[in-house]
Amino acid sequence: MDKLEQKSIDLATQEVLKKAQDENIKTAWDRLELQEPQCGFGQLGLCCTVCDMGPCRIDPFGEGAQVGVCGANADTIAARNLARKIAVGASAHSDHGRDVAYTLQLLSEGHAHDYEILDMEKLKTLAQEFGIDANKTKEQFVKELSKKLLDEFGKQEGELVFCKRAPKERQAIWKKLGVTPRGIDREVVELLHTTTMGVDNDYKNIITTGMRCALSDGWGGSMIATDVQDIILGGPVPIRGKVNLGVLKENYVNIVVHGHEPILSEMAVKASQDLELVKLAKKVGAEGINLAGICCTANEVLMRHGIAVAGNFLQQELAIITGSVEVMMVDVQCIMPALQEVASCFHTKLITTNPKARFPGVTHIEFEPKKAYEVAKQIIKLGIENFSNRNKERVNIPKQEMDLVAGFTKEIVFQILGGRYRSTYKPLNEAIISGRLRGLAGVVGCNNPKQRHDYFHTMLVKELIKNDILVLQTGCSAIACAKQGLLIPEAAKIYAGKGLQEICEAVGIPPVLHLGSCVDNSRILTAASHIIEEGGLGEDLSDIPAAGCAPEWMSEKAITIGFYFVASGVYTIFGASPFATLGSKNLTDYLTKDLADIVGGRFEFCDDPLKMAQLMIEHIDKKRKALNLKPRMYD
Ligand code: SF4
Ligand code: MSK
Repeated sequence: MDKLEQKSIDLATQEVLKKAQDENIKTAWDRLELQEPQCGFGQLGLCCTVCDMGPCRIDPFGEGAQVGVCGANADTIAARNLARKIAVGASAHSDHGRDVAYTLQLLSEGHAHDYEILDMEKLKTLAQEFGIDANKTKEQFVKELSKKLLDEFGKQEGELVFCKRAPKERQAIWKKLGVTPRGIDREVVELLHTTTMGVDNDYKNIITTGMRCALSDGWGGSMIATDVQDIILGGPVPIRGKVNLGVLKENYVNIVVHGHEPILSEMAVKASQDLELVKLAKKVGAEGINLAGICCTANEVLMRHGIAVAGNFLQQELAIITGSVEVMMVDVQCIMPALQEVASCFHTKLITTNPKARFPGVTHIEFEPKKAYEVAKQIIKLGIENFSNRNKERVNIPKQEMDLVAGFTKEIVFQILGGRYRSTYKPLNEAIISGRLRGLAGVVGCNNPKQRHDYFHTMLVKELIKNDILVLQTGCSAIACAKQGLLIPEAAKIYAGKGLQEICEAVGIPPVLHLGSCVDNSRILTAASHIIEEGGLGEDLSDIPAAGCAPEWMSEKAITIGFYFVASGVYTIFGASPFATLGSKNLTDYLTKDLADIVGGRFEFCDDPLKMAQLMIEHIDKKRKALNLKPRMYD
């Protein structure tokens, strides 16, 4: 295997990495090499910078210092480091949720004219959950709902409303442990407070507080983001699209949207189809405007409009290195600071849009929901004007592109499985009970240059579907598998076991379902709750023959997602470099063993995709046995 193949299994990525090498443009892979060997204390979670008596570090071999200046030991330091990551991840998702709820409020006040209520059903469901009188006018109830949603962030008393979506048993477990989340902001603040110097020194208690904070993201901030986006941008339905760098077009003005919040990118979709702007693009010699996405913004515009996906996390620099991108428009999260340097090697204009995320010296066009369409048009126009600056000699767009089907929300998946006019989870539950489906797996998360790009996602997912496990995906993991052709209905015949194949063929779905972006992991939680509600698969989320995995994670948000999955009763495997916990055996044991008896879910760390699949299958079979179900229909 040559060096490029070791870096990524994706041919398009290899091709552009070769171009980068030839043109001496540095990417994340090169910068990782410069960082090596990475700090062992940091990797083990044993470096503490919490106060200025430090930084302190614990000798993992037991020979040097075993406590910091203040006396904190490895357990406390590693747990605090982990807890701080949970707080950051929860903040990111939840701040996203807040911005979306704020847009709903502006809309209700008549200040966000470019948006409208597109999913009345969901609006009504939420209004009911928040106890809003159904007799009110639509305007009154949108106003009241947006206020109540925003109140979820600053709530001082009571629990988050969406916690009631969880099965009763799960709610009881949370209550008993004291981890039912209250106000979202409060949970983040409290967790950060407990990790400052001289507060919580009990690693188990730090993790308990961490789980409550993570739950406030999964069943709070992220869930609000998902549901309100569906209300104002429309609930996704299955839609075909294309994926990989080959979606960039040689003779078009290429605009790439990257980041997470779809409120602006939704307007970019509209603006890219604006006849005046298309005319302008033709005037400068292009055939039209081509919009494509990277990371979770890509997932958002893909599942609502079928907009092409240029790539996942590690392909953001590569999109620019194709030499064909006029504008890369970014908002928040997972946007590499290196983009500015890479863009400066080409004609590409990097444009920041969010006041929270700016780059020195980079054009900033601030997005405001009040003038959303206007801002989007301004950015697309800049792209059109930049087309003439493209150096055609340096354009190298790989040929690779793959079809995919996305847009499987919890409502849609199960409407489809239940028959076009029957919205019920019964057929899904029956498929699991009969053994036609062995179980369910959520495979999510990022890329990490420490691992072979996309390899872990695709190897793991192929093994799971071969074993009749229906895979639900979000984020960059979904993009990885889509590029390998796993997200088309035809993939069932090639890769799936007989039972899963029968289901996919009967209802025309792929064996791997794209459920959206990172905040849409909340869709997996609500879908799982519906499965319990339907009956026959236990009383609690931990009873379902299901498992989760983030094989190539890198973001703090992935840690938060892992914690809300585990705290919701899900067995969850993390790949790549281990959590920063291995420096504390006590903490590692607590996360990977003890938590199972406390919350029903637990973590596992593993760096081999086939082993990950085997562990998930073993767990699923254990759950089937506990439910008195036979292993699987076909062996
Ligand atoms: Fe060192 Fe304790 Fe300060 Fe951490 S909190 S830096 S271990 S003195
Ligand atoms: S974008 S969090 S790299 S999945 Fe949501 Fe991808 Fe991970 Fe960012």
